Amino acid sequence: MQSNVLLISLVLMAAMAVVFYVAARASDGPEPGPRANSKRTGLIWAMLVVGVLVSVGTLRPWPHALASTDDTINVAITSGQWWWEIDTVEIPAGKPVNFSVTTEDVTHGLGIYNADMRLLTQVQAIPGYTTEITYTFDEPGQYEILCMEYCGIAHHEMVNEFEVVSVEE
Ligand SMILES: [Cu+2]
Repeated sequence: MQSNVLLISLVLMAAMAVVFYVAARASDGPEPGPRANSKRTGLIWAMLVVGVLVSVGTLRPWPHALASTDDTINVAITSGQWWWEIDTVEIPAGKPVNFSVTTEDVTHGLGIYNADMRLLTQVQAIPGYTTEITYTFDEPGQYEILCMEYCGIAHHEMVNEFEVVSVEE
């Protein structure tokens, strides 16, 4: 997933570079006439329509509803400068987990990583609010919580962990 995002970003950046290059070269030529202006207006409208369609198409699944099945696990995570506190240290694999995330001071970014340090899910911890996210861990193992939003001098030390255990155990 992350390498796909990187690839898409690089392709789009290359496309942007081509657009800037062509625009810079075109700016050396004579002043554009009325036909160029109407072409430009059409292009802006086309970009607007495509932008709205892409946004609606890709954002429709959000916000996700929280899981509400019988086997849903509720886990509360509290945060502050510079710590995470989890009220559950062993989470069963394969069951939806509803995380309720709060902060006692400033905004923090809860990021849950697997043992390979791949980001699995994230949500912000916002002062005065409880933010919630559902995630199902398929693989048993050690998982880490890191802060994804710079929150002060010891931000990098805001680390905690929990274990996902297989249900057969
Ligand atoms: Cu933080």
